[in-house]
Amino acid sequence: MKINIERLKSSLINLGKIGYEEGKGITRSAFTPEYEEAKAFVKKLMEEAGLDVYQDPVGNLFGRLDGKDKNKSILLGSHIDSVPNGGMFDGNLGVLAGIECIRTLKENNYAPKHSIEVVAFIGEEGTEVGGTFGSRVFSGEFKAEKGDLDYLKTVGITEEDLLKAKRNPETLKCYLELHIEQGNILNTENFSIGVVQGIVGIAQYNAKVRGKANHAGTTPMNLRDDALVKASRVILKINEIVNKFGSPMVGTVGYIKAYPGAVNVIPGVVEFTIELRDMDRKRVLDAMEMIMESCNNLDLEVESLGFEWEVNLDEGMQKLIEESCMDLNYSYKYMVSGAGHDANPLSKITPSGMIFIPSKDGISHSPDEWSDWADVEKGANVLLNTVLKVDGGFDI
Ligand code: HGY
Ligand code: MN
Ligand code: MN
Repeated sequence: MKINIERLKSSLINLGKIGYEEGKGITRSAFTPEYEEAKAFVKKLMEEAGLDVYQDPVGNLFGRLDGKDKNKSILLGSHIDSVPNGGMFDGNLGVLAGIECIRTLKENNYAPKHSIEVVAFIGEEGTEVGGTFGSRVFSGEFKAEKGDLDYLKTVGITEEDLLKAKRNPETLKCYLELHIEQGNILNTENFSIGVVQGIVGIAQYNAKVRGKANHAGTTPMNLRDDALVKASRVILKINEIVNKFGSPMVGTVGYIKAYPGAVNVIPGVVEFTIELRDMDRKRVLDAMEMIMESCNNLDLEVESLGFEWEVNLDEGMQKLIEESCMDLNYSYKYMVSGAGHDANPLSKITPSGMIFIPSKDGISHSPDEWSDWADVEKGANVLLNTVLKVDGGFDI
């Protein structure tokens, strides 16, 4: 039994048109009109596949094929929201391949023992309430703070909705997510499939450096307290310390803004973000401590935006994914994910597995994100075959 790559390819291309701007990629943040248009498109695909379609109270979208044991679901999924100017495979692949797998099972008159569901989790890429929002609510991990509820109210979500959207883990057999690697390992080492062992931990912070706004023409260099010069020293320090800790740690300053932001005013305040990732939360916290100590004379203030610590994925699921690769004669490699995923919160409530396919030149979160259709097909076939193995069905 194999998936229909032409059908999967056409749904990926068509979904990729929503929120797309020529030369700028896809911008489709959660709770925006583009996101709602994409959700309507996926909902239609689920209905065409003959699935029971429903949304939970926070906007996670589900399509379901009942199994003999209705109350235990194999859950497939990912997300359809994007970063600004993102690519057409990140997240979308996992949702659309999930639908394709169920369509293929139905076309082959396969009657699943377990129900099979596919989900598009909302807000994986980060919203005002952090990343993996929909999957953290679903898994019960999301704990709303005061400011969160004020924001969520603006998008029509109440505290009661958060409680109602929490899934009873007893109704889940497992979670499986097909995703692009977003890095360059499979590509450079020439493997078709990544069997994901774990997902890196992510710590994000808002940082602020204060100086003294002043006239850019009349303030001599030796009398300046330039917030942007000081922030630059902090950013170089972050880079130096993260390099000292070494791989797999990475550190990024992805956003920076100088105030008042005028060409002829010495910046008085600079705000920027700091993000550290590693497979060991202690290393992240040690690195952050080192950064604070080494910048204590640069008027640096830091506020945590939250953590999604590292997880190890279920070994049983990894084994089934590996067996699927062997059945299908696809080359594969065990590896860790440097990107965060919905499988992180899911792994805390049900056995979870992730399947990677190569990203061309390791590029992602960019209009240049690309995966070859042959790899898309292989990834979706591994997903299908792993579903059959979990369901206790026949092999291909
Ligand atoms: O940031 C990440 O790793 C994911 O793409 N949200
Ligand atoms: Mn992403
Ligand atoms: Mn993703």
